[in-house]
Amino acid sequence: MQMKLYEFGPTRSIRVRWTLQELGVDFEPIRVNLLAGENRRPEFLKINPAGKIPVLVDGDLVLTESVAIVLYLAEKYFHKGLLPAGVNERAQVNRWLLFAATELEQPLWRISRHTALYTEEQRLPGDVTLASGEFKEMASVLEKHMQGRQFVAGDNVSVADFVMAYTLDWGNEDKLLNGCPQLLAYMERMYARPHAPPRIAEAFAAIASEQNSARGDA
Ligand SMILES: N[C@@H](CCC(=O)N[C@@H](CS)C(=O)NCC(=O)O)C(=O)O
Repeated sequence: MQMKLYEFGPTRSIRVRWTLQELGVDFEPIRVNLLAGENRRPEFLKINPAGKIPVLVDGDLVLTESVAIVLYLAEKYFHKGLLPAGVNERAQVNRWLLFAATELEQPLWRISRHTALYTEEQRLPGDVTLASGEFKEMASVLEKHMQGRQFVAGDNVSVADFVMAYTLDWGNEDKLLNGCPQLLAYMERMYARPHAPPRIAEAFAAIASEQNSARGDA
């Protein structure tokens, strides 16, 4: 039975789409339009009570959390080589997955909330300043780590690279990678891979053009 991926354009679901595409696994994409509030509909809340995407459904397994999903896929198709076999090497992949999800993504998420997602009254401009500084500090740690490296962990591509490149693209959208030439080059290399998904900007542009056509604009 085909897996189902509940996803929406420029969101963290890109991490899962990227992994599925690199693995060459057939899947059924199910679009959950966050802008239309489809993630709050009762039928979707039955799948993920948190009302968030991505969600992967594989037979009886319903899995949320983008990092857990990419790890599941890499384990399931272990022979495709998106995770190393050695314990030490695997630990490095986990380390960078967690670094992406905690040290880099969390400040970006705070910036998104305080610039776009919260109501005007809830937004705290001071937290945008703090979060931007925290992101840049951690990005500079990764910048040094990436010197002379092709991939974030070990000598081969892994799911940590898909999660990291997407997270860096997000930071780049927020104009926070200007002092990080290694990270910009790494991100470009990753997105130049033949099975890479669209960049965040492209995914937003596709949504905007869809909205324009729906309104009958040129
Ligand atoms: N930690 C979760 C975060 C999931 C998440 O926040 N997804 C966002 C899109 S990137 C979402 O569905 N937001 C809808 C909402 O919060 O209402 C993951 O990595 O999968």
